[in-house]
Amino acid sequence: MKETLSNANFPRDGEGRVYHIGVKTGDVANRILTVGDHVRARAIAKELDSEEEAGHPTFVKQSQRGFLTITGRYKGVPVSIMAIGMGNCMMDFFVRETRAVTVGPIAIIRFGSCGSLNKDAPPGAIVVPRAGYCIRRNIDYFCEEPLDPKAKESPYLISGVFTADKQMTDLLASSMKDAIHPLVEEGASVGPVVVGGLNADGCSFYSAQGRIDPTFWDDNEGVIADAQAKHPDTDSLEMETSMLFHLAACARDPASPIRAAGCMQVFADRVNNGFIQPEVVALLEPVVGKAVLEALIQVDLEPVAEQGTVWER
Ligand code: R1P
Ligand code: URA
Repeated sequence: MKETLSNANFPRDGEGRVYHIGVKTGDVANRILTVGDHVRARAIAKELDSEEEAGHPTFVKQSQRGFLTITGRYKGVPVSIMAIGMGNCMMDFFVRETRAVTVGPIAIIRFGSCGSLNKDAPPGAIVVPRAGYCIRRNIDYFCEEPLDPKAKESPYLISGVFTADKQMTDLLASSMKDAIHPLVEEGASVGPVVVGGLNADGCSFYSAQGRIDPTFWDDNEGVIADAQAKHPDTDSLEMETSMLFHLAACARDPASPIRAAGCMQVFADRVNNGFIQPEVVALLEPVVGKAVLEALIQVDLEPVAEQGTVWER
């Protein structure tokens, strides 16, 4: 039988579980690694302390709306690994509902995949952006009678930037370089770690990221050049990280900040039209996942956050 839900404004079940992620206070740690892909989340979760070491069973919840939450400990520190699927609206569900079931400051690091606009970041490279912006399809441009006729001027809207947390980004960059360096020394076709540029979230993998699809009216031949003209140091194109930075910046309670950083493995080379090979992903993903966990446990969260990390079930 389905759970009874209450409160149309922010629905929860009778035990306080949020509607889409299906978790309640105590299920999610204050340090969170988020990815899009459930297989990536489960692979990284192999790095967590064993249940014997943690002294708790690992919490695993797969929601019917496509979210996966795994909470355990890494080197003794409570962490959650959460897979959220794709796109800005999934990031919105994730940030708001996670905020609702945690207490005090939270630290979130996203580990995604991306397309690269930087010739020095080929497939197998890792990008750690300092900030991000969004490229959105302007649907009024495609509307026969837009309310504002000026909408017909711009098929895509390019936002200003939202910054990542500086301390977390520095920790992440340093942890990532330490992790990738030995692979580079061994001659693996991974790296480099490219730090300090901008990420762009497209509202679509296709039109807003400048992919040409003759099946649809997209008028997107100039969207990447336009984004690069407005933001010349754009390194990466993907679909969630800038939204994470934006929502973190919009969190209102100064006693409970949302701190956020991100890194992406380059899958698509948008300069030379190449794509990463599965064996490179197999090599890279566990190493990058571990490097994110290393950075996450070093984030200097206020003591209240540790009290808020209830993690009791
Ligand atoms: C598109 O293939 C997906 O890959 C990227 C994009 O942001 C989008 O979600 O990230 P993930 O690999 O984390 O899903
Ligand atoms: N994810 C994206 O959103 N875009 C790419 O090109 C590759 C991965």
